[in-house]
Amino acid sequence: MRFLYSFCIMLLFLSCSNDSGTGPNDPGPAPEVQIVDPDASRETKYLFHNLRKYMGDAVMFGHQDDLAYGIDWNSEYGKSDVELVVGDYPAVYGWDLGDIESSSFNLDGVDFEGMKFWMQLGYKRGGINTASLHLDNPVSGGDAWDTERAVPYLLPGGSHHEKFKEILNDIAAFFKDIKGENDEPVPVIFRPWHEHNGAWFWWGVGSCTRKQYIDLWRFTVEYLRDTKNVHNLLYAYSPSAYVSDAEYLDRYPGDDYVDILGLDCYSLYSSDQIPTFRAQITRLNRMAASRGKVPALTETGYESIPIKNWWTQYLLRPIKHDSATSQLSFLLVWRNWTRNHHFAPYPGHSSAPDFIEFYNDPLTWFEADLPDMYGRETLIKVFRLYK
Ligand code: BMA
Repeated sequence: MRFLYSFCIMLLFLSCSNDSGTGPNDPGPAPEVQIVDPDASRETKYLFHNLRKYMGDAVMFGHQDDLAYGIDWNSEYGKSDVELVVGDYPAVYGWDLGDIESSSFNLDGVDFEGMKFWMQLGYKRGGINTASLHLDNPVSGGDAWDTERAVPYLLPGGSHHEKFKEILNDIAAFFKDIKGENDEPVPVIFRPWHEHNGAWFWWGVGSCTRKQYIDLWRFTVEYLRDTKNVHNLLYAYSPSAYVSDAEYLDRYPGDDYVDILGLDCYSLYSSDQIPTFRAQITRLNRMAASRGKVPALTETGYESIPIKNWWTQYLLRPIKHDSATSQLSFLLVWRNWTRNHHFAPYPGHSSAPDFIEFYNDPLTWFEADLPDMYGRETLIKVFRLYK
């Protein structure tokens, strides 16, 4: 009965949407966008188009591993610490592909098949997925934080080039296997080789030259896009805290290789850091505007959120400061692993009331605030009715 009802509603929506004369199964053309992949899927182009369209109207809230686990729970369908606190899901879901080449679980214990399922679920509800890559050092066999020199060996002609291509094959297969209702690949904002202006990862500033980093980035994009035909990605470039445009752009691979200008910034622990934070997002947003890109705070947070009003007074206030700071498209806080290592509140957390205020602010968007981001309005409406 419930199925029959939902089927009728689906038919109703589809027939209402059929006023363009293109037929119910024709989703219509993709918008014209300047992105890294000219052959990107229609939904991927729509995502970029809409991220740009809503800049200034909204900052979309994101949370790493949100649907996979939280405080005192793991892998429970529909559960989310964010949802438990505000009654709504994040607009953006962060995931990490570290260990994809060696294990069926990522470095933080999320199984990759489950990850695909949650990415699909988030997309079906209208949310946005982004993936980072804490990849093990392919040369030393150590983890992402093992800074032994590796990048030159991964590039064409290098001793570990074939091995690197095999890793990229696994990544390509993963991205191609995340599918929506019509078998379309789910768009993902891919954020490889992040925080490279720091020296803590093997792709960081201490372990390779500027040219090697840029070559690594370009090879990654070209191999996934041109050799493996992965067409559901937007590419995010994300240094960590920086002081000048020149520093931010020092290892920039070029406008043809980047869609999202990201920033990973955790330095918001005391009020005297707020002006520096504001200066960084102002610069970021201006650089993105002048290049036709999307600016985003791709990682932020305060581990275990020890300041009660951190959400509204430390994070949101500087973002709302003026018309330049408020252009950020989305922000993402890190994962809820334990009571000593979490970045979003859970029920009973001392920052939960402030997070509810943050949620209620018209500038912050969570799932229920999201308009159709992918050019497939009818299906989202039907799905939300039955979630
Ligand atoms: C760090 C911590 C680690 C985790 C890593 C990659 O910030 O959360 O526990 O393994 O990110 O997700």
